[in-house]
Amino acid sequence: MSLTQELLAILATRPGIAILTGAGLSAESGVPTFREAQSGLWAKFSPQELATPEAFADNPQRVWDWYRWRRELVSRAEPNPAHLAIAELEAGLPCCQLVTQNVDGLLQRAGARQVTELHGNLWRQKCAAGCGAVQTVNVPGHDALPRCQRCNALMRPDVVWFGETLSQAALADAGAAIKAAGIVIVCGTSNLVYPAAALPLEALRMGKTVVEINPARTPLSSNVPFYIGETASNALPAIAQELLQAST
Ligand code: BJW
Ligand code: ZN
Repeated sequence: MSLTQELLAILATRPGIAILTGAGLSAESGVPTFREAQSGLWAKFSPQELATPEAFADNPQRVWDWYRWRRELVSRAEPNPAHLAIAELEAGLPCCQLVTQNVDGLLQRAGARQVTELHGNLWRQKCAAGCGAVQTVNVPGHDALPRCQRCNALMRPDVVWFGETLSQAALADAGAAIKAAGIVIVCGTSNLVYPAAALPLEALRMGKTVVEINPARTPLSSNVPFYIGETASNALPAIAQELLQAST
């Protein structure tokens, strides 16, 4: 039996798919991942040095330079065949829920309608003093540090940094997506950052069938029944096409 035939057999008795994604999903759109050989600002500073509240308090300009650079990069990037395949699965299967650690919005640009974003979104900023002001932006921004229009404190990217808690609502949605699924596809994440990395483990504990797609093995790989050592855009369009054909 081919992988897709096995997945179809599982879906026949336990319908529903949850797709959990990480930075590797956008790698083939030209968006660098966090923990691989990096260029530009990524080569100079690790995410641990920039994606923290301490880094922002210490040098907000440096952190904003990094995020503006990333916004520019993402605004030039296009969704790749893997983003498109995921959006097609969401639209074409009766219960297909999407959860991502990515902040780039590329799944939504591929047409996905409902994406649970565990680590926030690059295109939102919020008041760093916590007055509650949140702003959506559609351009990378300029050199001056953005200020809160309500209380004049600095604005910061509306993303989740190390040591910060994830939105309880997003985590609850991710948990519910896994609970509702027969199959959980985990694609393009190193499975190193918690609590996101606990979700596939939770799925395994619940008896879900976990499929991992990643050209490099991760701490999850030896625990899953199906490990596909390929890139997202090699593996996902083919799987999506067969699953969608079988469901029509
Ligand atoms: C391809 C590919 C292709 C390449 N196709 N694949 C429990 C145990 C241990 C530690 C902790 C724990 N609980 C909490 C922690 C601490 C910490 C943590 O996990 N640290 C670890 C590093 C050990 N977690 C936190 O602090 C979290 N908060 C929290 O838990 O709050 C409660 C708490 C508070 C205080 C104290 C204790 C607990 C918050 C984590 C927030 C992470 N934020 C970032 C930045 C977001 C904003 C931004 O983008 O700037 O999120 S860091 C960065 O890592 C980003 C990513 O979403 C995240 C995950 O990275 P991802 O997506 O896996 O990317 P990579 O680069 O790691 O991997 C890419 C993969 O793709 C690779 O495997 C490639 O092979 C693959 N790939 N090309 C398919 N073409
Ligand atoms: Zn404010």
